[in-house]
Amino acid sequence: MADSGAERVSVNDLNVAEKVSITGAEAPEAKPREKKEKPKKAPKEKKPVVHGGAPGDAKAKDVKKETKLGLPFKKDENFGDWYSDLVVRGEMIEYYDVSGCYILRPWSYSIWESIKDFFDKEIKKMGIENTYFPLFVSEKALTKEKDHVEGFAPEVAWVTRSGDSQLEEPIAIRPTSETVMYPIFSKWIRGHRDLPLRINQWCNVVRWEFKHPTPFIRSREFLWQEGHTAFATKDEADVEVHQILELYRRVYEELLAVPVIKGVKSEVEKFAGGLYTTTVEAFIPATGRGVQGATSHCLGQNFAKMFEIFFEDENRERKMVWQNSWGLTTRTIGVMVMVHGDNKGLVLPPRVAPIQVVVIPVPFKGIDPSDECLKVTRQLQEAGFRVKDDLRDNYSPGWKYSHWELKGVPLRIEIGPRDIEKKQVRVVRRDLEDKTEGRSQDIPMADLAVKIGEILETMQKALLEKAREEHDSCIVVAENWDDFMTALNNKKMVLAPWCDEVEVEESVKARTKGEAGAAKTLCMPFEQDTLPMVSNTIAEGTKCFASGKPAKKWALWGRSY
Ligand code: 87F
Repeated sequence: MADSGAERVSVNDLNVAEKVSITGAEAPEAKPREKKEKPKKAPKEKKPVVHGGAPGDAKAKDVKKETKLGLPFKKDENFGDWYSDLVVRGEMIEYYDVSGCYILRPWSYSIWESIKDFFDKEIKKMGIENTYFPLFVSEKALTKEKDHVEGFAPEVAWVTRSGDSQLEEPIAIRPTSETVMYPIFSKWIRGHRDLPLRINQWCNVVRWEFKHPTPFIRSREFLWQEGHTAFATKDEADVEVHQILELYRRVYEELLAVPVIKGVKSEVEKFAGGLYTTTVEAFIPATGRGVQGATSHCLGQNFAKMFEIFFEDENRERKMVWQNSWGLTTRTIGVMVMVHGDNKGLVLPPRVAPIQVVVIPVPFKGIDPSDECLKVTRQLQEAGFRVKDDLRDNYSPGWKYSHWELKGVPLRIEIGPRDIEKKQVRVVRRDLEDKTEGRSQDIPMADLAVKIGEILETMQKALLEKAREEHDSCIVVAENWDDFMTALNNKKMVLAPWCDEVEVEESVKARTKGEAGAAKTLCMPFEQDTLPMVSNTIAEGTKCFASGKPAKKWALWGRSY
């Protein structure tokens, strides 16, 4: 234990609700504008119920009794409320008066910037260039590739009016940019020397969802990158699909410390306009639901045919290009919150945390260690860490501990008068439970920068390991229907031998439909040593768990977001 000479304030004695400002005030229920032909009921949003009221507020007192740590909901008791409350209290999200739209506050936007920086650098190394295409799509372009829009049509938002006058032609807001970009591809690509054409854009898209919205996970407007590329050969396209998928895996596992399973989507679940869809699938153990992390599609030549994207090859023959498209969205942030967050708040992996270390003075007997805190902060900032000191004198150290724990800052440094005497600081890790070994340690000031670097690295690894252990314990192998249902109802993912037939997947969906939602294939996993199957080949004679027909593949099934 560090010795500051002061009684360390116990976090358990505090009531965060008393001091946290009222955030995320109840946004007015959005009044859906669309009066005519409302396709389905507007989604009900799960807004936080309690917002840490002001002192004297009856609700705040209730909260105090309910939980001394400030979060009114427990992750394992009431996951939905825990999540929607946490993203607001953790200052990631502010609610907005258009249903399904959310404000990304600097705390979450900064995480998006970290993801963006990593991915952007990697795709530039591959020779992919950034670009920007317009937000609007003409109806003609949007509906050119029928398979692609068919199932999605109800989600397309249209602009029909400017001021008081009707537009001559309604204009769609991009739900994705295949139909925005490919007419231009056909103009830019003439000969084999124009290939490959590889572009990416960082932008927003709009999909007018009717399922109930959840911050980051399902919103009507979201941020993403969309990559669109064209090649002379299928082989080149195939290689890129997997290179991008590997980058997506790295975003989840190396940055967000969230384990994912790479695989290919079934015919039912793939992007209808394309040839095949690969995916990184994440899993939320607390709800037993899979979540599609990002997708990398090989589009084949469907769009090339529709949009007439031809090139002349070396032999002067006219050929169609092979295309890919791939996307990663701000959903990443929601998955990270759901996987790592706990009953005290967010837990942010060091690589993406906007602030990696917070430095808090612990005054005692009139001695104020603020100057030492400033010095330590500067020293660590110069060493390249993202550090903030919290020298506010109107909050107690214990209140600050709770506040920064709620925000998920990976490390806090406490400095008291006795620490200064001993030329040391106390470092406390956010990811470990109170009183567990390694949670807090005294570090000599002399090695501080080196040690902080090591602790952050250790924490980054530990978060992934812990999440992977839990993740892997949620994969169950089932070879028959009863075992499949038992696993599913125990909130597991199910790896099952499957005949790979569309009708069978549809029938599994129908048979599992219920309050918790139907099960579907998450993916057919590629080889991965952490799975109970090493390669995706099936022993002779193995039967499909659902149809009893000869199985062709191992498929990973589950309920999902
Ligand atoms: C909603 C409305 C209209 C998904 C939609 O995955 C069209 C669509 O095409 C639509 N929702 N999609 C599929 C998007 C495919 C693809 N686009 C580039 C991606 C990644 C990035």
